[in-house]
Formats: sequence, C-alpha cells, structure tokens
Amino acid sequence: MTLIVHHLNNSRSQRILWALEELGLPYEIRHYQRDAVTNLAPPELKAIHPLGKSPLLEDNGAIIQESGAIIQYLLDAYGEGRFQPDSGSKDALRHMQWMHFAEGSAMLPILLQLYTSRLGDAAAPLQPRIAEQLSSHFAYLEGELGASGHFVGDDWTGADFMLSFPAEIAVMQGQGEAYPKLAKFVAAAHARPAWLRAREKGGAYYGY
Ligand SMILES: N[C@@H](CCC(=O)N[C@@H](CS)C(=O)NCC(=O)O)C(=O)O
Repeated sequence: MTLIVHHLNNSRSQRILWALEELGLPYEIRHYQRDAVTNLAPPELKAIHPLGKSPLLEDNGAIIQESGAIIQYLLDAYGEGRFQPDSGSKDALRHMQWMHFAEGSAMLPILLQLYTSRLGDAAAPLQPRIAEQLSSHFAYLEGELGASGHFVGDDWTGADFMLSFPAEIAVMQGQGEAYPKLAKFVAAAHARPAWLRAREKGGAYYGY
C-alpha cells in the first residue's frame, strides 16, 4: 500500500485526510493551491486527472476519483470493518444512501447558490427555488441526524465523513442556530484528534 492524496487547499479533499487519519493509515499528501483570483485548482492537477479536480487518491499507481468512492475504497480495502456497518445489514443500505447523497444531492443547491451569487440581478428568477432547495436539504440532514449525533448507527462512519462537508457549509453560512444538530455534529467532528491532525496536515481550510 502506497497511498497518495492529491489535495487542494480549502476543499472537499479535507475529509479524505480526516478518513485516513481515523483509519490510522500511512499516506503522503501532494499539495495544490487554488488560484488566488479564480479560486480554481492549478493546471498541475490535470496531469493527474483530465478534470483537474481534487480529491484524487493514488494507491500503488491506481488513481481513484470521487470523494465517496475514495472513502468507500479506503473502508473496504483497509478498514477491517471499522467506520461502516456490517454488509447486508439495514444500516448498510442507509450508509450507502448517505455516501451518495453527500455529493449526488446535497452539493447541488450549494453549488447553484455559489455560482448564481456571481450573476447579481440576472439570477433573481432562480433564487427562490435555489433558496428553497438549500434549506430543504439542510433541514432534511438536520432531521436525519440521530440521537447519537451520527447519520448511521451510534458511531462515526464514512457517511459522517462525507456529510461533514455540506454540514460545514451550513455552519459557515451562519446557519448553526437554524440547524443546531448539524452545528453540534460539525463541532464534534472538529474535536476529533484525527480531524485535528488532518487539519494540521492539510493546511488552510476555510475558517476552521
Ligand atoms: N464530486 C467530486 C467533486 C470534486 C470537486 O469539484 N472538487 C473541487 C474542490 S472542492 C475542485 O477541485 N475544484 C477546483 C476546480 O474545479 O478547479 C468529489 O467529491 O470528488
């Protein structure tokens, strides 16, 4: 096993470092910095993958893309049963759904809001629908967080690693009071020694 994370500062890639730290795996980080003006990834990432986006995980020369696939790969290959429910259990289905939901559903209204915010008045007709979708997705996440403070079962899983990113965005947007369970979830994640080690190694991560 030779794990390399192609890591962009201030990005979704941070949760990959967190997962690796939780798993206690050895890994190397190749750092990439966003352009100060455009905020885009530097062209060097395109030498690793045609889209030039992060995260990318390299394991013994194979490139694995997509945060959810990367975390699932790490859990399956090296987790030894940790951080995911037993396969075939009821929680396994719930876990798979959340692993996909984080990027497949939760990020869409967040990104629509980000891009349309640059259009000013031209985006006005779209804003009510985007605002409604954003709040319904955050409210759904808030409602689905169990009494344990986790999305699946009673302990940390890959689903929590994946959903930490949209939850962090809700808090960064100042919505912690509207979604107190999400705020508590983010605070609990950030108090984990593994998260703190990942933050130290990954470099700047928004205001966190
Ligand atoms: N669904 C992909 C999204 C990857 C993605 O969009 N990454 C962003 C970082 S948050 C990126 O590399 N942006 C830089 C750019 O597009 O230039 C995943 O979760 O891996």
